[in-house]
Amino acid sequence: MTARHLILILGDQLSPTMSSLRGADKAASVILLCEVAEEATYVRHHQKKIAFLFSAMRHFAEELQQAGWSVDYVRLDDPGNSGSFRGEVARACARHGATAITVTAPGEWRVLEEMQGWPEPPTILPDDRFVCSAEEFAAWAHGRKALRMEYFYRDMRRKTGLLMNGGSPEGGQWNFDHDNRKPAKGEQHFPPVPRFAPDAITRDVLALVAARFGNHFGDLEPFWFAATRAEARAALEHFLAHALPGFGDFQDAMLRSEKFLNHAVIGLYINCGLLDPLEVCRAVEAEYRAGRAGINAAEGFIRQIIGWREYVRGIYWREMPSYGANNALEAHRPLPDFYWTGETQMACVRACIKQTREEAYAHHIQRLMVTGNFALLAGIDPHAVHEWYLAVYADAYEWVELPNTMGMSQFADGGLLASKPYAASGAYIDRMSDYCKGCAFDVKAKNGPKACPFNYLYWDFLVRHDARLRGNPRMAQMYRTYDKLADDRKTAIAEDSARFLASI
Ligand code: FAD
Ligand code: DLZ
Ligand code: SF4
Repeated sequence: MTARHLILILGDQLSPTMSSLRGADKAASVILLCEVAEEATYVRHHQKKIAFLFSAMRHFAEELQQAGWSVDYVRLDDPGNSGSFRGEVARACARHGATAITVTAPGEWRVLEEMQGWPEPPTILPDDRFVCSAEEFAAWAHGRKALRMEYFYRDMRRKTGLLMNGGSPEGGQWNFDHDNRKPAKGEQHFPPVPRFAPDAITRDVLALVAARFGNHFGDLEPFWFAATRAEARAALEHFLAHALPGFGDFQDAMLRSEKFLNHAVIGLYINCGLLDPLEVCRAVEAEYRAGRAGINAAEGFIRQIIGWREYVRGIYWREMPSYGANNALEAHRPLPDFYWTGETQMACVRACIKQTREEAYAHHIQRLMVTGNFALLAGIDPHAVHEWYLAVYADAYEWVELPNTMGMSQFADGGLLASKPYAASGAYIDRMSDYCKGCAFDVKAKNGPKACPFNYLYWDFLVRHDARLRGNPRMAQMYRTYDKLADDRKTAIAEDSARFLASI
């Protein structure tokens, strides 16, 4: 096959409307998709995540072929696979006599920087699968004293027209969060998440991943993720019909017996291109307009996508490459082994890590208020925390994971993304979950060997960061409460924290 034009499609660019494909001449182009060891191992991704992406890539290659494209697909175990994008692009150019390379901008700064250094740098087209471009975000952020998601989100509502009534927000207010965030008590019904049986392509991939990456974190099977656009769409339809109506109410709830509650479990499909974020939001809005979902559910969901998802991407491209090196709280403790083994007496942390190992999934509050909160209170090195989140979740790509971890969860950016640290004692976890009932620690006990570690670590965290956080108006009440504690209680907090931290 000879083609003058090589189009590189990356593993998270699996949509037929990619800018690199639009307007390309089918007869003069060949599309390259390549499974490369470097991408699977620069962090040791969860086995399910690698299998998901390789299977989705192979299915997408078939879809492109059926649409009349010439596709050159390099499998991980193909002879001569160089293991890197750079090597595979060079080999493909030689195979096809290609003299020009086009790619849609990669989602990660690391890959963009590498591409710009290739001997034949590719033409890089913007990734327009987002509502807000990096340039538009930079213009929005320019000159603002503080960046706050809420104001950005309102602009995105105006721009997209989602849940708008003329120039006003549907329902008379922008944000219905006060109607959300109820604890679940176990008696509510939660719909099971749809599971897709592996086909022959996926079964081949599972065998490959077991052989090559069997020593990576996570359970490979049972494997049930969607691998095609049609299956991902079916997962979305299932969410709309069964889980969306209760989405807002139990958005922050956590239950031992329910891994998914009313969450959509579609982040992995949106982030690799199998679902389009605006298509998802329009479908959610249609459910509201048809009277099948309340405004609190629809608005709460749409805010996550055109608000948070776009906002963290804007921060990522505005702040990289220095963002990844931030460590505003000077946290240097190594990541405890139990983040990989799940072997800890803290029932909440154990449950979230076990579920992460099984499913490459945990929902937002499990990530933020259990594993993230613990790392924050314990002073774990945010870079190690970042690498963990990037490796273990099927939806994790640096552009979305890094700001969520470094900024929202670890406050390592000193408050650029979030106005205060998401730090909480055991009382929050007890209120929102049923984890504490099965725990070796007592969530009501404040100090001593049986006390919930979150309880004393919370105060110890405030003490350690007094200089930075006391002046934050949103933390003032907590410092006033600490100041009023008796001296022997303060001593017990310091001693319990030192003892516990030495033990991890
Ligand atoms: P739902 O709870 O059903 O929400 C619907 C959708 O909203 C998600 O699919 C996602 O597209 C979007 N969304 C919700 N919250 C966020 C957010 N904070 N940032 C961006 N998009 C959001 N999300 C990722 O997509 N990739 C990551 O690597 C990632 N890492 C995270 C790390 C930490 C420490 C934290 C606290 C959050 C992280 N999130 C990440 C955000 C969020 O936890 C996931 O998007 C969500 O849990 C995915 O599950 P779901 O599809 O069931 O989402
Ligand atoms: C995450 C990932 C993995 C595990 N493997 C591949 C791969 O073999 N080939 C590929 O094209 N993409 C892969 N990806 C996704 C890339 O890491 C992602 O496209 C870049 O980081 C840019 O966001
Ligand atoms: Fe977690 Fe503390 Fe509750 Fe145990 S008691 S589950 S450690 S919050």
